[in-house]
Amino acid sequence: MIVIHSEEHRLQAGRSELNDGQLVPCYEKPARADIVRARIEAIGLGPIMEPTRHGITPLERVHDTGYLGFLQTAWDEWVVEHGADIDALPLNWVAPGMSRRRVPRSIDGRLGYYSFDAGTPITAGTWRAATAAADSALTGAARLRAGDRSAFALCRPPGHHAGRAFYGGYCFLNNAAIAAQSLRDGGAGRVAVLDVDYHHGNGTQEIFWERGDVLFVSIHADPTDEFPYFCGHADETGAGAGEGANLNLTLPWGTDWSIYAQALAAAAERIRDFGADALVLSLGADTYGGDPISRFRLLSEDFLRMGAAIAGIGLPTLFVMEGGYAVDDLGVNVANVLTGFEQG
Ligand code: OKP
Ligand code: ZN
Repeated sequence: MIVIHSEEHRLQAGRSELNDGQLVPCYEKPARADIVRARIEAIGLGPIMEPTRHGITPLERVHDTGYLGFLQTAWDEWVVEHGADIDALPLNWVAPGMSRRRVPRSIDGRLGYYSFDAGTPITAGTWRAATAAADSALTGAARLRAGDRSAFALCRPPGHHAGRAFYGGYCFLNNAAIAAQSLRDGGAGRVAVLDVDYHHGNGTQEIFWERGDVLFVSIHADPTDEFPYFCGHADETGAGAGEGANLNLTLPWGTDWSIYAQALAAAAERIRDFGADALVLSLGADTYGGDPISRFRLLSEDFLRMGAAIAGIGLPTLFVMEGGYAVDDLGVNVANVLTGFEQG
């Protein structure tokens, strides 16, 4: 399978995120993509190509124009206020009863306005890295349109927590949603997005919440206990034309393959029933037992089984890289999904 990847991912290299009451080194770091790329080269999965530039138009199909403008200028505005030696992090957010009607003018106010956590630093290279990742997903979608059975967009930073007008959870542009929309615009009547990252893909859910033409299915740690906490529950099923086109399969901390496999089978059945023409697979490998911020217990060999189960859905599939923070084993785990798919 063709792999699409840009070196520009390394332009996103934040210093620190707020975690457990402390500023700690960012878990979402360039070494993650480097080890996945190295493993893919080592096993000869397929040719690695640069993304084609797609410009702003396909991003505007999924994201708010004001939000995209904010992302493009946020770093420069931050530097004027606070200097270039510190990453831009938000400090406060709107609570119920406060107004969200006005967009603040100051950069600190706008960082809070457009975000939902303090774990996602904006740096000098954020916009370029994020657009290179979105372009990778779009280039992968173009491969599917051209007839490929599968493609892997090795995106970094990830995307599934980014909504129409918000960033957070290490995500700025929703690469998977941008790709799914481009498949629709390219003629696919129905598209399914399956998110196997350990965390709920709240951004993707929000973007397609009222859409009946894009099914969103996510398998993740129960948000009662886990980030992003405020959405991803099983009773969230979509609204309006999208009622019934959103499926959240929540699993407890400690989940191993025997439990995970049942959820994956249920997800596959729902996607087959939906009658999609293409599948976008949000591929996080933070379900791994060795992941430093997550609490599932999948083994490296389970990722082969995961890939085979995804192949069993029987759709042209675009894999889009999301999370996974056990860097030493991330290459093997991600490559196992892809080889499991190819053999499945
Ligand atoms: C991004 B992706 C744990 C802090 C978690 C945010 C996690 C973002 C995950 N103590 N902070 O879905 O892998
Ligand atoms: Zn995750």
